[in-house]
Amino acid sequence: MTFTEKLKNFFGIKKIVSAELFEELTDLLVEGDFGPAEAFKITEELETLCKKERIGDGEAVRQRLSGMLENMLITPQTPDFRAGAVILLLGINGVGKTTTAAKLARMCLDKGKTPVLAAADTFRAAAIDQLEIHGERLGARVVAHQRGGNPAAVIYDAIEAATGTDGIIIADTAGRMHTKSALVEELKKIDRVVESKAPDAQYLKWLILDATTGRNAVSQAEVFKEAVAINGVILTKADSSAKGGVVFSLSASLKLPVVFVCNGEKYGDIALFNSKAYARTFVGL
Ligand SMILES: Nc1nc2c(ncn2[C@@H]2O[C@H](COP(=O)(O)OP(=O)(O)O)[C@@H](O)[C@H]2O)c(=O)[nH]1
Ligand SMILES: [Mg+2]
Repeated sequence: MTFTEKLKNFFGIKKIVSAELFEELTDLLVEGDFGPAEAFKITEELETLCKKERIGDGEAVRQRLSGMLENMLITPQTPDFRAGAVILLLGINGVGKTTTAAKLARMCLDKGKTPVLAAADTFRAAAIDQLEIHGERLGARVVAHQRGGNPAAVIYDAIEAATGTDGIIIADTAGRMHTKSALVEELKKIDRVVESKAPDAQYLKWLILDATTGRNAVSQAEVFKEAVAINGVILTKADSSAKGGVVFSLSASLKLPVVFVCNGEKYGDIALFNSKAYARTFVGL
């Protein structure tokens, strides 16, 4: 049974609104990857609201919960991909950075814009090849150096290549270094290069998080936030059995909006995040 099905059943079975219902709901939210403090806070508020409105059936509680969850989420601005924009894709290994870079390049092409893919994950040769294959398939330019090269230099070159054109730089980065501090330092260096090379450009720093990692996504976000001022999150692998509660923590605790959700490996498997739809799906509506 998926988590959503479980939540759906819960409200179906729970006909009587009691203190016990809210207690059980707190546990369920934690099981669904909510932080315990957030789960407790929301069920407490929900209980107060239900008492005030004299709500007597599970279905009505579910509706109120959906509304409260929707309000917890930060609604992202629809990205407009301005000419000369720099999009930095951050995240640990395997979350889907390279795949998402290709999806965003395809999105730019569909809008009649010119993506320039920057292979700034120089840590693994395979990452450079993977991006080049996508570039070839999509008909998008790829700026790459050798494996082991300086990632900040790759991005510098990509910005240079796009200067004077309407190009949009989409930079893949490495999610792993020998140590956490080395990773943070490298990301800071990249950040400084973008700030000095393209000071007036639209600069988007998006953290890619794998929906299946659960609460660990929050710790990942904290590490990357320490390195650079992240603008938003792209949630990948939402097509899996992920429970999804972590998205509420990203909004509530870290003030990070989810911008896009990816639900598959194909170029078209990416959609703008919709707070209302996300909250409704979470509670099984
Ligand atoms: N099911 C699913 N798989 C995905 C999604 N995004 C990426 N992947 C897969 O996840 C794996 C790692 O992706 P990759 O882009 O190489 O991750 P990176 O290491 O962060 O660059 C690949 O097998 C991708 O096809 C998604 O939204 N859904
Ligand atoms: Mg990669």
